Amino acid sequence: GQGIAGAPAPFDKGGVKVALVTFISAGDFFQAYQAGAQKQAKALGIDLQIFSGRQDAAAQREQVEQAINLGVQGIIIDHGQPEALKDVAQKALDAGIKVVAFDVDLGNPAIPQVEQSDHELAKAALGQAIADNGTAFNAGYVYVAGFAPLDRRNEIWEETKKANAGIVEKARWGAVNDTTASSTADQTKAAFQANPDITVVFAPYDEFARGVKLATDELGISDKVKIYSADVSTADITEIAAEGSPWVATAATNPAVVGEVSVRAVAKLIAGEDPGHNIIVKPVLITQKDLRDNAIKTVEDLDAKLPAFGKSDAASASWIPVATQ
Ligand code: SR1
Repeated sequence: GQGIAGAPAPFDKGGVKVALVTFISAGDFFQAYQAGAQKQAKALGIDLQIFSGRQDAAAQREQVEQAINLGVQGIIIDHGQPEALKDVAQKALDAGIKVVAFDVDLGNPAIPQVEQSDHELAKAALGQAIADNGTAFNAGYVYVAGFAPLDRRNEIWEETKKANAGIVEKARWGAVNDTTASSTADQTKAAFQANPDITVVFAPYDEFARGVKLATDELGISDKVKIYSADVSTADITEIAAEGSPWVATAATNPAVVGEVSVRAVAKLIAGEDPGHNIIVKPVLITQKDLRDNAIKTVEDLDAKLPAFGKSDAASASWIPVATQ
């Protein structure tokens, strides 16, 4: 990569190498996150190598070791199982490599944590669920424990149920694998067959929501159910805005922006600057009505209509160029 005039070392000369080590490799959110990271890396003259963990904790761990051996100056760890990563992340730090974590809590004060303000995100989605359905309904809940963002969103789900005795969780299901949406769809069908009185599903990951919608469409019950989710992509917007869609709201950041922020955070560390320990990208609430009323069809349309969605000044610096294509 090219050097940037006036930037602190080593960015003034260029040639900085960073590894992005992912756990979940597939799906719209993670593809957009990676694309945003690549875009910001390019603007900074960083050579960014992306490792695909394919939901395999041992493989991801091995890839952190590979990155250390490649002599990178920075590593971004994107999701994963803390117990498989903590010691190799420390090994990277010991080798003088800067480390940033996105959505995985490595419990290490030297490792800044990027996140999407998951409490706020869940509050926004559930606030809309209550605005639409009142404080008494039978709910289905899609959750897989052990993922930091889902665990944080779960705290708000538990609080919401506690504060509203009329919200009854009739069933809980979910899977995170290489076909999350279709696995979730199969489980959703079983859950609805056993609990036909569910009217609201909280599915705070877009692959979950997509699976729930697939199932309600197939069961022919999409007019009786409402789905509230997290995340957004252009494909999600199409699903949400479709006529008769049960998917009525989602709370989301632009995942490409989260990728940009992650690269800026590691770049600041490499330059000897402090990006802060908790680096937050704030979500916005997006409703089916907003999308339809404003003819929003793509993530780019959302960027244009909602400035708070399209950019973040988290981990920014005057010497860090804005990411461009
Ligand atoms: C399995 S964890 C999935 C979540 O990670 C990111 O935080 C996205 O928002 C997604 O919902």
